[in-house]
Amino acid sequence: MKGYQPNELKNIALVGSAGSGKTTLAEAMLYEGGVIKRKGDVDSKNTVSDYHEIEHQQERSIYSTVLYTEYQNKKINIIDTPGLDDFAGGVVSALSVSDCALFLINGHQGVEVGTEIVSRYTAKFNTPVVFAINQLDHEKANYEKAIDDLKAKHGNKVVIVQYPVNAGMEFNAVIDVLKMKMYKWGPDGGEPTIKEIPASEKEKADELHNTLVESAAENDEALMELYFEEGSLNEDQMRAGIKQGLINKDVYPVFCVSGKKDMGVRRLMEFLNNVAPQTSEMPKPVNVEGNEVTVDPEGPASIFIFKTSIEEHLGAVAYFKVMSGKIEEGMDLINARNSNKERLSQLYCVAGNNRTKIDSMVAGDIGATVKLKDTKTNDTLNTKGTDWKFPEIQFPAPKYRTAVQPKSKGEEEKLGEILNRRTGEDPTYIVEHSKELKQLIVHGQGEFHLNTLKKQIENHDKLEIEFLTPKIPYRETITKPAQSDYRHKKQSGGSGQFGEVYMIIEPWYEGIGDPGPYKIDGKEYSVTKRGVEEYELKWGGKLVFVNSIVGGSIDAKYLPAIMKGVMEKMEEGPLTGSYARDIRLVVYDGKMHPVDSNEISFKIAGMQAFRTAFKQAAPKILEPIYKVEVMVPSEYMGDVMSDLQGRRAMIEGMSSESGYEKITAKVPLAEMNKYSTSLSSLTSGQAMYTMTYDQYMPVPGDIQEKLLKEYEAAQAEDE
Ligand SMILES: Nc1nc2c(ncn2[C@@H]2O[C@H](COP(=O)(O)OP(=O)(O)OP(=O)(O)O)[C@@H](O)[C@H]2O)c(=O)[nH]1
Ligand SMILES: [Mg+2]
Repeated sequence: MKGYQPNELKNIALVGSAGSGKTTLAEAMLYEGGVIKRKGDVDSKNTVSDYHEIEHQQERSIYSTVLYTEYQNKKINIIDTPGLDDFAGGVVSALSVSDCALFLINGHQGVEVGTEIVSRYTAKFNTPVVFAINQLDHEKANYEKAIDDLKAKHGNKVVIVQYPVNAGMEFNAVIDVLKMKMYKWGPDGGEPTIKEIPASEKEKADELHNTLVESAAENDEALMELYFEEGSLNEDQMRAGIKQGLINKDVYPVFCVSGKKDMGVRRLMEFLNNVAPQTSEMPKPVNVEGNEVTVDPEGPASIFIFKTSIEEHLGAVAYFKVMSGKIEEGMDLINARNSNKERLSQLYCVAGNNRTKIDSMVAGDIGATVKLKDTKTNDTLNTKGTDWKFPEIQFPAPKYRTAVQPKSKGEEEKLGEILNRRTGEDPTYIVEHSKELKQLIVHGQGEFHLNTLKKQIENHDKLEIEFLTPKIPYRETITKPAQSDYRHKKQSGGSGQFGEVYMIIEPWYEGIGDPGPYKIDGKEYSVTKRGVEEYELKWGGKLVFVNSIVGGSIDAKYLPAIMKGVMEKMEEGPLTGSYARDIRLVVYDGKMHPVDSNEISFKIAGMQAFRTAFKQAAPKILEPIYKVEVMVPSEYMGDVMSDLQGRRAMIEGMSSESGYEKITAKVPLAEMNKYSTSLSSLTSGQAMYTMTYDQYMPVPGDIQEKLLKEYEAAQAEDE
């Protein structure tokens, strides 16, 4: 392979809804570029991009796949991403290293919910977008609907470059209003014959051409002037204008293709080569120190790892983008995370699992290397003397969780290792060893995402596992002040134990003010604050400890012991054994014994007094509440709303957004179990949702009762 310079490289994320035809189009692009000699197809399970067994089983892309093709002396790096939202991690990592998104719209579906989801990511990354209406050969292809849908969302930024002459089963020609030519294909697609636009299409083509010229001119003052002077722009000027429009996200050009029939593919690649921005034309990447890094082949060598995988016969593969400089085979780089030296023993250009060895790569290129010792996704490797770190890819927050365990005991360690490896490959799986819930919990993007993980572990890693309902991390707190005291006294043989503690506890909240006076059960207590310690609890909330001891009734040296006793109870709350939070504790009196008092006595006294006080302070169980946002087509709105209400949701708002109804609600985590599955079946997969942790709130009385009973029963069983 020839060595490519930065201005000969394009990095394209191939995105779009599930089944829009990304993998099929990628295959055609590689075929047209001569990178593969035979064009596979997804239905025969022999594409370059979907090369994992799990992708054949599930009949869809699961991983993002790094590919390249060579066309007209340029190298186009393509990252084929999975369309299903469960695998959005692949979309996010692809967009983080691409300079342009080739966004497929399914020609017989138009804009789908999956399109909407991907749009949110391209918007977040500010990625220039080229739309391609695909599957125009499909019997139900409807180009006009696709355009209308796109315009409904992006308005006049959607600019037609091509339209089909005959969408549907007969599809074989498009009018290109940039070139002002008709492209026509034989039954096998491939190289088109380029013809004059037929008279019947001339008027429409002229009109669209003018619109295209205008939107190209709008992005640059000099072009605008030229346009006013000349009344038109030449092809190069149009390209320059469209490129600027792409970068500013003011122009979304629309192309026409049939990936399956290989029609429109060459022209699309030509456009990407000529117009899609290259890395150096995009805003400069900024490292975590806030400094811009120039995409310069003469600069210090630096690469950013955006993906890793474990490949058969090859081991760990790290996929990177060269951020600066030039890397060469055999070069040593330093990992900025751990200062470890890593050798680039081999460099590859990859097309799925086809690899081409290459000696060197320059800034702006994407490639892979193997056998790195300790390098993960999000790491930066630099040449000695440079210590850049590029910002970590922000993967989507998890929205589905399950508890997992091996089917046979004793395999826990093996499961841990497998999960560790799998989360390396797909960072949207998050593994949590919950000490609190005594469960191993895996978080992911949806039920399908986690079921895929299970299949991989069982079929590939050969470990039988089972999913269990994950427990809820409840919390406990109190709702009114209570007083309690406890004397711990023990006389056995030699030295005894003695400690006595008086305390008041009350709900703590931000800005609570000084303690007391209190009126509890008709009795008044006034206290003097002598010292305050605030503890940020690692499970959330606070414990505030106020020393109000007068006259030295307890020696200050025993206070930490009292605190320790209280903290033990905070860690295993008196109601259900969950963590307690948001409590202010005032220790105002006590007694010591000159000989028998010691730390253990005060620890026990503190713990017991706290336990009693807690139970008298109208304690409540709190549950985690999530903020849930659902986007749903209006026809399913009613069903989705009533389902949410059945999940104790507090609906906070409803609004219309780009053709969807958006519902915002707060929903207890306990009610979100299997939500992705229910939502999908309620809406035939036409809805999407996100959830983020919001706050803890008290559970309703009946649920508190139920939880208390369950805990008592479990305690009795343990005894
Ligand atoms: N008629 C027609 N069918 C197509 C075309 N492109 C893809 N398909 C079919 O659409 C289905 C999905 O194609 P894929 O290429 O796997 O789609 P994808 O976008 O990669 O799907 P995900 O990886 O799941 O997101 C397959 O059955 C393809 O044969 C096309 O241009 N025309
Ligand atoms: Mg695919």
